Amino acid sequence: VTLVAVKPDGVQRRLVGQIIQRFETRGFKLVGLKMLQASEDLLAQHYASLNRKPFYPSLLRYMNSGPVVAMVWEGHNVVKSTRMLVGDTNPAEAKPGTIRGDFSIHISRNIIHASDSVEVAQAEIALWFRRSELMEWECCDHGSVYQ
Ligand code: DGI
Repeated sequence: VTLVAVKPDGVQRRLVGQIIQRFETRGFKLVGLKMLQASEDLLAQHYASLNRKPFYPSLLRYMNSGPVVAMVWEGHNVVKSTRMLVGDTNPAEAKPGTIRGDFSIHISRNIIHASDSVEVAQAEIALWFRRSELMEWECCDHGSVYQ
């Protein structure tokens, strides 16, 4: 499982539906979804590893500037595959066909977050979601998506 969040710029630009569609059509399973205004406390924990970076204050202001759509996706190799679907952190380096490469231009407005490792994904999901907000369900096409 991995955490994906459509950032405030992605919500403002009405990209939520198209972003969800890319994960659904790929075959991943949605197990958690909510819209929220992320608190400064949540964002400080989420971006704790970046708190010495020069862009950190503006990053927190941007992430706190409006609602985000947080989701949890499940599937084989979902952390790695999601990072590939999302594309490089800097949209200038993100390949066409990736979410950032198709929808964004500048690193400070790169529209989406995705966990960058299995360990980080576990920590981020625990930070953003309660256990009761995560659904256990079977996709009826499981046998067609997987062997
Ligand atoms: O995991 P990522 O979001 O791809 O990248 P990250 O964890 O290194 O950085 C988190 C976010 O911080 C990133 O999505 C955009 C922002 N950021 C990273 N590097 C820079 C930056 N923002 C600015 N303005 N300048 C940077 O160099």
